[in-house]
Amino acid sequence: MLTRIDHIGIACFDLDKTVEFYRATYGFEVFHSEVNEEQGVREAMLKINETSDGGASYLQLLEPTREDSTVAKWLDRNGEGVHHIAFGTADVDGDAAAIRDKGVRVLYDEPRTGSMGSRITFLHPKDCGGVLTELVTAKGAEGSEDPHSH
Ligand code: MC0
Repeated sequence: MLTRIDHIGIACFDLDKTVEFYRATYGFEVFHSEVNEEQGVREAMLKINETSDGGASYLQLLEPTREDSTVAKWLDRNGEGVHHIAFGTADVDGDAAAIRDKGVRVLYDEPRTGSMGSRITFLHPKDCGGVLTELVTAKGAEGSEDPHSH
C-alpha cells in the first residue's frame, strides 16, 4: 500500500546553489546527502515532515554526476525542475508487482538501492501520464509502515 509522498525529485545543475536557495527561501536544511553512482546523481534530502505511516516526506535535490546519467539527459532537454515523484510503501516488491499486473511498465526486475539505503523502483513516465513515478521502501521499514498503527 502506498501511504505517503516519500519525496519529490528536483533536478538541478548546481546542487550547492540549489540547496542554498531552499535554505534561504524556505528555511529547509539538508537532512542527508550522498552520491548514488548507479543512478549517476549527487543528492540532498531536505526533510519536510514526518508522516502518519511512520515515515517522512522529503524534497530530493538531484545533480547529475556524469553526462550519460538519466538526470543529465533530462536536464539537457528540459532544464531544471521537477523530475519525479516518489510514493512510500512498506512493500516495494509487492506494490511493484501489483502495478505491473495492471499493465504499467516497472523499470527494474528487482528494486535497486536508493537514498539512505532505501529500496526503489520506477514506473515508466509514458504509462503514468507523463510523470516519472518511483516506489520507495525506506531502510528498515519493510512491513512496518502501517497507516493504521498511529
Ligand atoms: C524521460 N521522460 C520523462 C522523464 N524522463 N518524462 C517525465 N519525467 C521524466 N523524468 C520521457 C522523455 O521525455 C521521452 O518522451 C520518454 O520519456 C523517453 O525518455 P528518454 O530519456 O528518451 O528514454 P530512456 O528510455 O533512455 O529513459 C527514460 C527512463 C529513464 C524513464 C526509462 O529516465 C529511467 O530509467 N529513469 C529512472 C531512473 C532515474 O530517473 N534515476 C534518477 C533519479 P518522448 O515523448 O520524447 O518520447 S535517482 C533517484 O531518484 C534516487 C537515487 C532515489 O530516489 O533514491
